[in-house]
Amino acid sequence: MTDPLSLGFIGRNGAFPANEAGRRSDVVIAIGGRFDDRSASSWMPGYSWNFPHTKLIHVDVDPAELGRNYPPDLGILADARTFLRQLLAELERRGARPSTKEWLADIAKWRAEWETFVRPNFDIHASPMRPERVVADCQAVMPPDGIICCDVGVSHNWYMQFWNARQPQCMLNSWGFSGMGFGASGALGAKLAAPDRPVVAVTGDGCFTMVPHVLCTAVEYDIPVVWVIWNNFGWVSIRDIQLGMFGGREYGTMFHQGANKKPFNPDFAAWARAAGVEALTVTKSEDFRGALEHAIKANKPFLLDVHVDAEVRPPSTGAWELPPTPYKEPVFGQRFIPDAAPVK
Ligand SMILES: Cc1ncc(C[n+]2csc(CCOP(=O)(O)OP(=O)(O)O)c2C)c(N)n1
Ligand SMILES: [Mg+2]
Repeated sequence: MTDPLSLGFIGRNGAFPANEAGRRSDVVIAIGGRFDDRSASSWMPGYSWNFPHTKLIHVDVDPAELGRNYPPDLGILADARTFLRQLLAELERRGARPSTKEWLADIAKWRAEWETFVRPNFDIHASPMRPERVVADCQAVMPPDGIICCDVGVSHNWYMQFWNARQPQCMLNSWGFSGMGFGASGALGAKLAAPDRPVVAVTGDGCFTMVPHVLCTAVEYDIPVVWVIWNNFGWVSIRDIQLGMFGGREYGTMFHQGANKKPFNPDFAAWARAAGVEALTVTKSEDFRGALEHAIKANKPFLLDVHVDAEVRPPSTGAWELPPTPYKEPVFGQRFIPDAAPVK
């Protein structure tokens, strides 16, 4: 993702340049892509993709994927490497050098626009932490071959939008399957597979509470992973869907205690210590980077309970809707898209 031609993830909370490029393309060559609802903005035209106005060449080794979500103009059943080798050889043979200057200039403009919009928030220190700082500090501390295991929920949206994976297989996601606890427990598997590389799980307070037994397994088998609990005291991704769909009302998704509705969660650090895992609670953004460095260096199971602001939402650059899918303007981006027919 450090290559200048890599634009980041596309879809609901993808990067703005990726969605702009996707929805404005003349032709898309998709190699091993599934066009699931999250990456395709629930298939609503003009958000992430603009088929059939855009021509689609879909390459996959699994015939079931071709035409499953979008009918391709050309479907090619092939191994990705073989297809790319043959394509490159053919371009070479034909001496084809299409001009991409204007397209690359457009992309540079979208990148600059996105940077201007998001970058200032990365410098804000606050308590509870702003989400951008959690991502930025992880990015600064993790070595390029370190493995980040994303769980499900708001934290995943932020990592999709801003994480730059520097090597293959360094960012593990459950994508649309989205099983809560995937990150917290998947980290153990990743560490067993790659014992010499740091492994950090970024997991919501709700996700972690689904699989707290990972603490015991890590101690029992001596698996030195770090859990960063993205603690926003609720199932905030679900809360936000409720707020959006039910006129600002929410039920049962924020964790409270007592008559005055004090935010509630278990003391995750104490919970970890009870299982024999070292732990720290981080409430101020200034403390996070050092705590993460310390936890990785400790080279033993380590938990950081990090308090993150539930009221800062990831910028919406695409869309995601439960059916029926109404047509709405995304918050950021989407001005004029040729031929994008509004969904009724
Ligand atoms: C096993 C399972 N149950 C329910 C869901 C639906 N779901 C998706 S995100 C979410 C809440 C996640 O809460 P948390 O881990 O605290 O993350 P947050 O959204 O607050 O960042 C739920 C209930 C799911 N994806 N997986
Ligand atoms: Mg939460």
